[in-house]
Amino acid sequence: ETVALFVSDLHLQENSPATTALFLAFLAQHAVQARQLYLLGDLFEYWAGDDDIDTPYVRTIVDALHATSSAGVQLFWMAGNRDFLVGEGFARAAGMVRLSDPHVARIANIPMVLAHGDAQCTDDHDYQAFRRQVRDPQWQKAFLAQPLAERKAIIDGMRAGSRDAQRTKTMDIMDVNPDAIAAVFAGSGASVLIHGHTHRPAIHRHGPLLRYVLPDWDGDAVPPRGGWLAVDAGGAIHRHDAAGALLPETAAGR
Ligand code: OKV
Ligand code: MN
Repeated sequence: ETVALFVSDLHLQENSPATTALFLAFLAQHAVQARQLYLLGDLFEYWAGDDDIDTPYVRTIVDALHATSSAGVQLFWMAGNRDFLVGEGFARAAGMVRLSDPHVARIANIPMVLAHGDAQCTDDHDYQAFRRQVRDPQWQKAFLAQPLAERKAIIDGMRAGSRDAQRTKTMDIMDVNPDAIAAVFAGSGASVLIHGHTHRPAIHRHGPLLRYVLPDWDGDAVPPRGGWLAVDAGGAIHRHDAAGALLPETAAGR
């Protein structure tokens, strides 16, 4: 019996129908069989505000999430660095309960801590400064006061600008910092940490502590990229690929 499923980094957008189809199939075929589904950030490629909800594309996603919730699955959603402006309006429409980052929960009797993962990328000082700015309630209020079209233009400008910046950053700086990970474990008392964001799916052993990194999704990749973690009633944690196949328990070193 599946107690909980975990996904992150779907980066859903209208331009990616294959990824969207993969996610909708995941909800209809797999998520409905679980008691709980945790969405750990970057469900959307970007989110400009809850007034962006009334497009046919977003409706499709909202309806699919709501149908999953109506089928009896508890849905939990945590903001990522691309959809941190998702508000209570979207969460309610989709039947999801919002979680803060990090979130501590006892799942199948295992103390777990859940995070998106961007807050632990502390070596990337520019990004952390940007994160502090855009997570500031005052800043968000001013940003959301602008017309939707202007907000979308601002975000598109940032995305175009960062395409060059990301290429010059070393891969190390884009990964989580070990001290930041240790602080999450210490602050939570959890023995398992699950996060996404880095797009480097793995199981890392930190002494007796386990850190699971979720994959990002891309339905256009060959084979399609994506997948989820499943916790069964006995507390065992299994990895599944985008097609639902069970992956081996290969733990990365450390
Ligand atoms: C993604 C990362 C750039 C790391 C901005 C609202 C705001 C979304 C956004 C803008 C940036 C994502 C969407 C990008 C990831 C970077 C640099 C480093 C470490 C807003 C909603 F601010 F306007 F309100 N963003 N982009 N980085 O360029 O794709 O993850 S991005
Ligand atoms: Mn992210």
